[in-house]
Amino acid sequence: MKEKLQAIREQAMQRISQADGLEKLNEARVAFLGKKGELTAVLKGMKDVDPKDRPAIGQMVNETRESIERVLEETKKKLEAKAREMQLEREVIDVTLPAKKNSVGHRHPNTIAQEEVERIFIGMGYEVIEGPEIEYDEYNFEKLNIPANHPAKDEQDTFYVNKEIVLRTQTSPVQARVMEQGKLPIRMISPGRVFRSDEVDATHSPSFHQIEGLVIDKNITFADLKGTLEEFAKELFGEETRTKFRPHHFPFTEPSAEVDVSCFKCGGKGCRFCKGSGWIEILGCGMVHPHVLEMCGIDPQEYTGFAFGVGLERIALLKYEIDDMRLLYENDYRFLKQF
Ligand code: 2NM
Repeated sequence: MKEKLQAIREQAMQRISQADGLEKLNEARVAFLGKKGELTAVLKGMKDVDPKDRPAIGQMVNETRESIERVLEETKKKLEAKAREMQLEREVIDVTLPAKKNSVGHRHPNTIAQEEVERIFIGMGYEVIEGPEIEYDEYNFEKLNIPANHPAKDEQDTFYVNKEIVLRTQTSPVQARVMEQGKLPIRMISPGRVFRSDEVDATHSPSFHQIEGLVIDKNITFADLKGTLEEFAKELFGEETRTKFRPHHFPFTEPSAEVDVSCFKCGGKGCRFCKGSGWIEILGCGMVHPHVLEMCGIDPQEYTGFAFGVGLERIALLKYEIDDMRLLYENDYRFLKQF
């Protein structure tokens, strides 16, 4: 019996020393001390032992059990400590690693273009003034010399809220409102959203953005208009940019012109970008019609002025060489962040 217990004890010690984790250790405990364990089997066999030998053998069994339990406990503590250490090692935080980048988005190309145009005119002493997107027909058309029978007023082109109220088709009504306030001289630009009943395609959208400018003072001439817009074109597209004023018609200005700039891709030689002509159209302008001044309460004998209108999307498409306006409205961050 003694030899048997000795053998069990050695086997147990060996198995415990081989346990490389808590699970294996528990398996070892069950194998020797569990209900069907080897030492338990010896205890169950005690009934067959000669009664006079029982106390001595019982003591031996207990000693064996205690020593196995002690080693089990010690090993358990060691393995637990080792597991904790490994976990700490795994979870260690390297405070020297760079932090995750917090994405803050990106300005829309329209916004970039608008701020660029604003910067140029603010530099020339202009104020930036905004106004309502929903306007009275009176301010959007009437005061700008666009009478009731004018084709621009057609429901095909303009969104009507009711007979008197429209979604503004230009930002000039903001300027009509400023003129009416009567504080002269005026040097202003009005950026903002405008609406026209257009089908969506690569160059049209029912809602787009404009910046219109207005200068009213004594002795303002077409020379002031030309000088101002030439300077604007140079600032926006580069010092070497040339401008060309072509006669045009707008109801609110007389005379009126459209302005082309020399192609900033080919310098005017003609390329795919300017469709071979060497010129790119960028804005419309003119001397404010005396009738408009009158309707807005300004005496055309005393004051004259010029005005112009730029399509913001057109500027953004040109400057950033974007070939489809619809890209500007999808708000796909992967597209927007390129500019
Ligand atoms: C343009 C072209 C020409 C314009 C006129 C006025 C106002 F209010 F003075 F009458 N504001 N903007 C104007 C003139 C706009 O856009 C192509």
